[in-house]
Amino acid sequence: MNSYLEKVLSEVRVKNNNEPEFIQAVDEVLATLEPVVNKHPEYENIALLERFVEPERLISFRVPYVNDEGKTIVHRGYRVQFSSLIGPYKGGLRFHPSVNQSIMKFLGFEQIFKNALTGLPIGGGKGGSDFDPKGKSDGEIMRFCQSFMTELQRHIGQDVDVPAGDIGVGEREIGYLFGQYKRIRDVYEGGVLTGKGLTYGGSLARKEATGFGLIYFMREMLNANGGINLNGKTVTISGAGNVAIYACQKALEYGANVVAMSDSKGCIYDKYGIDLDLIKQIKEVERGRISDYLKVHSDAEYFEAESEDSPIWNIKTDIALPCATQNEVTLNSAKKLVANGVIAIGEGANMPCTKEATEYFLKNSVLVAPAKAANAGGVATSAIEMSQNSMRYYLTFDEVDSKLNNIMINIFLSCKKACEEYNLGNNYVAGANIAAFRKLAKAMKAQGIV
Ligand code: NDP
Ligand code: 2IT
Repeated sequence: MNSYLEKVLSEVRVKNNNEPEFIQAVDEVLATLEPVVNKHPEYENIALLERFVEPERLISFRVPYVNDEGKTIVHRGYRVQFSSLIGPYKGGLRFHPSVNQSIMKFLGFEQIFKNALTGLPIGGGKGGSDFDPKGKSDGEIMRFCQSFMTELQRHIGQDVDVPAGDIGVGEREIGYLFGQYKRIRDVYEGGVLTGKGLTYGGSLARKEATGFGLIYFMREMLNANGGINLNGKTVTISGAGNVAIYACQKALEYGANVVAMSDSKGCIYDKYGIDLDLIKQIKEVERGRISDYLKVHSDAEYFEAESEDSPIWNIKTDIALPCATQNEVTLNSAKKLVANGVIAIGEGANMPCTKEATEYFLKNSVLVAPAKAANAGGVATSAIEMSQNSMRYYLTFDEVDSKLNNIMINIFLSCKKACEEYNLGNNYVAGANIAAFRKLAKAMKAQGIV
């Protein structure tokens, strides 16, 4: 590695030594930037990389609420405003018990690159809380969201910072957050949050966008590598949330045979093909467990998750789509997938493959659609939602979907072009990082030392 990159990485390790996910995300990016940094020795003097890896602002706050038993519970809220180089901070909110500063910072860091790839004017941010929405009543969720927004509202705005959903934050939570923002700020600022309900400023196709976009990217990547088609391919998808469900829907539309999905407790395998309407009923309506699938399809199989190696990756598949969470594909799982003949991985989740897993896939000629590129359809459509809020005019589902499709085609082409320019073959992981970094570095140089 180039000595400047090495120096920055070792400083990041020391300064953030209790933040393993953040170090991992930075390491993965810096490891691919050598050819660009070699060409620009001037970066070192202006501390360009040091500024890249330091969030512009990191906010942490107390979130107290009263549960249904009348007991006061205190959680920690975060917003990491990582980079406003090319637009207002933009990125989701995650409510999950695992949320901590390291996870917030890794997600915020990745978001900068992802948002740059969309070609739209959005900076990078992320937020959330260690609150667990599972098993909570609607009233508890509402009171928690109101308390969270009571603090967050002073830090955001449609031209400042625009949060959206992520794990544990969907349309219900965005509704409660929006209502409280409006109440406190006394302004109808539609573009302050995205992923809103359709009756009060949401965009058609935002719900579907991340999953659909993932499959559009996969379609382009497969087509560019020998004209492979999704039709007839076996697909496994981890997770059963927003990203997984709509990736499944689009994969089915393209004639793929989706045979497995999962949640944090285990995975189901249905050799006859996943019944997506049932998954939607279980997850979107009943908020139940994926194992409930067997109550209707008793001939499907259920495998419990017992270790960090999710059982879903033991299932033979052509295409694997990790759409649940970070580091869900370990080196062990990668070895299993390769041994079973996988041809492509599509990262719907953020950083779902460990660095070792990604390297193993690439070494074994498995195509990898990297998260920063492949799951960018969600945030891109959030930016389209912001545009509609500003225009005070709504696009049809097909109009939004067609813009999303074009954006994903362009993202793939940017990754491919960077691969060609730097002789990277079909290492789109490096291609995506380089394509995004070049744009951001140019913007950073142009804006002076800030
Ligand atoms: P949801 O909350 O809708 O669904 C998350 C799914 O992943 C659930 O099935 C959940 O299972 C599973 N999951 C969550 N945490 C874990 C864990 N620690 N171990 C195993 N399974 C887990 O979230 P989304 O679908 O919105 O997000 C999924 C991924 O996609 C995340 O990495 C997110 O950052 C990323 N992403 C989301 C975008 C969006 O627009 N929503 C855009 C781009 C990326 P269970 O219910 O059992 O917890
Ligand atoms: O990780 C992501 O890109 C998201 N959770 C979506 C962010 C957004 O602002 O739509």
